Amino acid sequence: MNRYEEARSIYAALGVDAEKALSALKDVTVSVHCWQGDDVSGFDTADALSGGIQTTGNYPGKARTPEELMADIDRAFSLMPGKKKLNLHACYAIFDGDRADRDAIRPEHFKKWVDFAKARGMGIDFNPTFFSHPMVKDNLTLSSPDEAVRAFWVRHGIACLKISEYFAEETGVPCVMNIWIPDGYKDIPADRLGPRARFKKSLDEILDTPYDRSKVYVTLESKVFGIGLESYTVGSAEFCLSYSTKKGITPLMDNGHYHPTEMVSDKIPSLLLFNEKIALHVTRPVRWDSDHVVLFDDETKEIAKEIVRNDALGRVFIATDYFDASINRISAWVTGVRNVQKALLFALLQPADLKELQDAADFTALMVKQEALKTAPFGDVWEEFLKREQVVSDYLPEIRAYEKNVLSAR
Ligand code: RNT
Ligand code: ZN
Repeated sequence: MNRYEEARSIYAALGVDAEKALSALKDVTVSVHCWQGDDVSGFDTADALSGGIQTTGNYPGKARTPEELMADIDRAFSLMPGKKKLNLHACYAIFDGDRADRDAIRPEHFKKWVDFAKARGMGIDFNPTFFSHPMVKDNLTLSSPDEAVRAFWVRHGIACLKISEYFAEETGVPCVMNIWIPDGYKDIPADRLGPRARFKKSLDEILDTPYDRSKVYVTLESKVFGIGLESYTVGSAEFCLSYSTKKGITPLMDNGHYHPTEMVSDKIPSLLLFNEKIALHVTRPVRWDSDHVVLFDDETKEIAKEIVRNDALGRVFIATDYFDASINRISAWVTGVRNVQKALLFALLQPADLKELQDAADFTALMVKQEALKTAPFGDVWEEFLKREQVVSDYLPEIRAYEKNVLSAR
């Protein structure tokens, strides 16, 4: 008996079908963020990263051009098992001389990305970029009191809807378009309602533009605070959740966007009860929204558990969102995405009868069984998944070789 077969029988004794878990994991798509490869720089402006987010570290080898980023994505994706989708930001437009400002970008500025995705059989998700741009005025975009600024960003949102439709049409895979704005104040505002009213109006103006809802799923991401914007965030949790529900779009939770004791895993079932679909940015906040690489840690496992146990794999758009510049960026990408997948597999390898123990108030058995699962031979099932996906288990040598041959020459 090999290790997987042995693991399979141990899981069977625990009431778990490992084969079923492996085949379920194979069908899960993770939308992988392109911005880990270049520290959220993008190609359209020379502006520094703004919007209260920060990439720390200066590890060598960052991608500087579309070609370098595509090569790095290829290298990283080849070391990740499972289904992937490419998650792009508007600032990754490729102009080839024909420059356009954010409010005037068009599908052709993303043709190279479409060619890239199509050649690899992948869909594309999209994000308007409401930061790192001179039209971010006083840290405000869609909520700006300056009508010229607000209108500029509304036009950007509408332009992005068109590009999202183009992605869906070209790849044949629906596009998730996520709206996140950094708008907020460093210090105590005199008016908390006004900016939110303007944000609401701007979102209405964007989303009342006709678009094909079967091709584009618009999501709205909330946040608690950003660096330099500590006192007030326009797109707070209550705002975004209420707006999403009212407008019939999809709420997006980033697990770095809440107070440290608030857990996104606990929020998932509530949102599932009231939304057909929900969306996630999986990240690892360390004391703040630091966007550390996702680990195979308790909260990542708990998030996966809430998706799997509530039978919601088909209802949750799972995307990664982190940016670490202090380590090899390809390794950051691969490690984080694998950990999301590992957490999903870990959740899939749990028996269905745990809920019954809870309902029977048998908390003794529930504790014993849940603890036993933690030391079950999970690693052997994960290795089997990698083998079936024809992806190496130990990816570090591959990353070291790429670093030596490609990254170090940059
Ligand atoms: C910022 C949000 C947002 C960004 C990306 C780059 O706090 O998490 O999702 O990280 O859009
Ligand atoms: Zn996010």
